Amino acid sequence: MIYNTLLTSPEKKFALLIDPDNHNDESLVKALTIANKTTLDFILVGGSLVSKPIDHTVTVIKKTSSVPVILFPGSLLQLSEKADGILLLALISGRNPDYLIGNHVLAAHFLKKSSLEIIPTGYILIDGKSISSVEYISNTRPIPVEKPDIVVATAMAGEMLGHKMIYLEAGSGADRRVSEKVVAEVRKHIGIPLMVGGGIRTPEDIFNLYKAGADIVVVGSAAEEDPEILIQMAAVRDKL
Ligand code: 1GP
Repeated sequence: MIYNTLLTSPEKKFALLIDPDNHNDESLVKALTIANKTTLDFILVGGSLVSKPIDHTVTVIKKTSSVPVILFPGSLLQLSEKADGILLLALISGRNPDYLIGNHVLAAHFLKKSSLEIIPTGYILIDGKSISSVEYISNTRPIPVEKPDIVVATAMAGEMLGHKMIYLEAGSGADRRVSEKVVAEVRKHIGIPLMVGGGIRTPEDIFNLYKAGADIVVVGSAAEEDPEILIQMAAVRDKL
């Protein structure tokens, strides 16, 4: 059980995000072969706009890696029974009903019949300086970076609504990642696991975010550019 591992193991976790459109089979296998040399905990699969079939990407990952694969769907086209679990994301920083409940209703029967482990996740988009794909595609506004009180209250509301995890997102390739200050403030106010992603580029970023209170750090773009960086990134928690 993926979520149970999060609750019962005190160790910080490291996740790799695979955006299927940013890989061909060869680059994917190359990245995963490097990841196999590390203590990577999870592989997330998805993106705001994905044109390739998710099933294929998950199949290639499953052939190459034994790390749990968790769907991180930007849309209903990104569901696959071949994965192990799904972050059932509610975009709670936004006010677009499709991303709060509409798509979840459409997916409900599929998800119930599947063997996917469902992890209800309050997904909070924070201004990462440039307009992110999430912002544009979801037609929602990110929370301004100078309003940590709104981030905290949103995370608290997400927990009280029953979400099992909070994901603080600056957007893939963000110019400005989520700050330690915001992570620390949210950490103080919620009891559920806290995941942070978007614009995280260095092992130092990861160290600082863990220290601030992130339980899981997600990296996508930096590993697409240089998969070897996964080795140093996954080793960060040993230095805590
Ligand atoms: C995006 O948080 C993830 O949804 C990962 O972002 O690609 O910037 O690492 P990066």
